[in-house]
Amino acid sequence: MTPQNIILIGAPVDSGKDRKGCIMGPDAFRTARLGDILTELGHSVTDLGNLTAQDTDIPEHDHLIALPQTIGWTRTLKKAAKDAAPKGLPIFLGGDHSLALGSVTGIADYAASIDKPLFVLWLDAHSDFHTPQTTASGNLHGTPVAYLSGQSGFDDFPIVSNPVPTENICMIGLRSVDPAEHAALANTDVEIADMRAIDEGGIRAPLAEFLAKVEAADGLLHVSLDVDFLDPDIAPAVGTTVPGGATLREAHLVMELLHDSARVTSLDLVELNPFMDERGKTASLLVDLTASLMGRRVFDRPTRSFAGAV
Ligand code: EXY
Ligand code: MN
Ligand code: MN
Ligand code: MN
Repeated sequence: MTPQNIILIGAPVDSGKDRKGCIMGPDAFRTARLGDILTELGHSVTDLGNLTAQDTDIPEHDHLIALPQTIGWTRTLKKAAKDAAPKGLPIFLGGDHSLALGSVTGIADYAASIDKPLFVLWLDAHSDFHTPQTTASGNLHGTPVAYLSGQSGFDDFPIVSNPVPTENICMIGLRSVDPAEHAALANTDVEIADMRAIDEGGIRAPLAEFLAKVEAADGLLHVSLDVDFLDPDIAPAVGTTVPGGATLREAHLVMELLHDSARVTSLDLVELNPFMDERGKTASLLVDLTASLMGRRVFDRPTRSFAGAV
């Protein structure tokens, strides 16, 4: 991979849900040596440290958890994304998934400014397609895909000037979708590979098809990696575990294929809750997956050792 200017942006967002702990995520990624490992792969790495949410004068909401704080984070991260994208490949170190309300909309503004289409790959157990009106839990980390694709109902949030078209969004790994999300997604062109599709046909085919679309459109690609995409046995440090997630090998294959595509221009690492981790194993796994995405490999492909090996 050509060396990249990687910009680490600490986004200790913990307002998107009731359960606390994601505030420690960015420092756990640093403790797991994310920056050093990316540097060892030949990239130049700048760490902007941890950002803070803008203050707002928006009042607390009786159903939506920590609405003012999440709107403040959306403003902060939208601007940070817009500023960083022209300079390199931003990696948003979460923080819960509500950070994508800001990261993706900021990247979308940048993509529009250089007249390129933006594509979004959502690696998650959940579809995160609630609006503030449909969420039963009031947890705003369940809403970013609806927001970034321009669905209505996000009063008081920054206007989404460049919504990502739903046909440019691909979700892989789904296994927990609420009825309201299911109904709303049915009216969209979001590409979905749920766990059953992966069980039946493998994880490579839907990703390859999506990457071919990105390539054909000469698009930018934002990847949003939620810890709960992974099976909880290998990635326990997340508040929203759902059994039956991606295996270690499936996850690495996704990252390796993304690397080979050379299309990824920004990344979220979200929902890591270090308070729930087992001796740092989830943080280290996320760092290893990021290394695969950024070019770590055992051999160049195809290998040449054995007849029949590819
Ligand atoms: N759909 C559920 C809710 O809205 O509360 C769960 C959302 C979990 C979202 C996590 C981050 O992916
Ligand atoms: Mn999520
Ligand atoms: Mn999730
Ligand atoms: Mn819900």
